Amino acid sequence: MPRYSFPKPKGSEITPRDVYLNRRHFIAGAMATGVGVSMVGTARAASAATQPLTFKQGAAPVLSDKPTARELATTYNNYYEFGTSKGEPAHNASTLKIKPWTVEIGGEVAKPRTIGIEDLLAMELEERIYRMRCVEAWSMVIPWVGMSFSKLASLVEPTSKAKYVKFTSAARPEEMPGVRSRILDWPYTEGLRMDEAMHPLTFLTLGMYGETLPNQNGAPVRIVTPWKYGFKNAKSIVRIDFVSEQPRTAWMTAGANEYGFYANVNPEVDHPRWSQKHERLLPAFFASRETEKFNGYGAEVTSLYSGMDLAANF
Ligand SMILES: Nc1nc2c(c(=O)[nH]1)N[C@H]1C(S)=C(S)[C@@H](COP(=O)(O)O)O[C@H]1N2
Ligand SMILES: [Mo]
Repeated sequence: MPRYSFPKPKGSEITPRDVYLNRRHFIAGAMATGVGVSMVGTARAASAATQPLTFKQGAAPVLSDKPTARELATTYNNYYEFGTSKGEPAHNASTLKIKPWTVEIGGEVAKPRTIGIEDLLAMELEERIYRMRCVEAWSMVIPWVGMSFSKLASLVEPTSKAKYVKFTSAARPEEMPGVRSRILDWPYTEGLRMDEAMHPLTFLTLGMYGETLPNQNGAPVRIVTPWKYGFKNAKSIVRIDFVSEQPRTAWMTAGANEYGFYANVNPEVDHPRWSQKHERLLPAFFASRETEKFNGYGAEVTSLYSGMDLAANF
């Protein structure tokens, strides 16, 4: 297995670094001029490229917390193809060409097909407000727009041999500066077990805050599984394969002892380098919120894992 020199934050570094970045966002949001201008300008430039969407309210568990400010959700990102710091995706991702864009869907399906983003956008869309939890112990509440992944799956008719779904993100060195370095084993790949993928909460996401996705959030299409750590949610997807074996994911290649295949949010199972018991619900400075098992979606998803040891299958 090749070795990758991706940056590993030390557990002790996470809070001060995030606090620093968070402070910049706080300042940017609070000030109309001065130090905050470049951050706010970035967000505005990005939103100028997005389009409003039509959608209905979808059925999702109601959350006690309000959605995170859009400015924060679109400037504090993890998208290593555009750099490893939280601010880089918003600065760098405008180079990604999202038109035209197609998603190839194949593998163990009766009707493989290539589908254009325009066709996906023409389908009936809904909004789902989901709590999101990064493995780095910060969280946000995001109003996503899209459709249940099962709707897309029904178009290609998975066969009985389909046991897992593999998602592949775009990897374009000319458009994505991070892909020019060996930060991860590009392309970024992720996967779900078939029953997880077909679960009604699993969301094929085309937009957020009522508009198409900004590039830094994974335009034009990404996957969202709200009961799992954020890294499961592959951005800017170009391929979806229904497969018979559990796919090896980019993060498992980077560190299988740290980033498991299941990646269910679980305060009882610490990351090897830090606790997962609490989280910073951004823009909070401190990890004051108790992390909930399955990120609060236990009523919906616990049955998927009956009989499984979730500490061994982390
Ligand atoms: N292709 C790709 N998808 C990705 C990532 C990435 O680096 N590349 N980062 C993941 C991680 S770690 C998180 S927490 C979420 C962040 O999504 P957001 O920036 O929209 O909040 O995207 C996930 N999807
Ligand atoms: Mo993450």
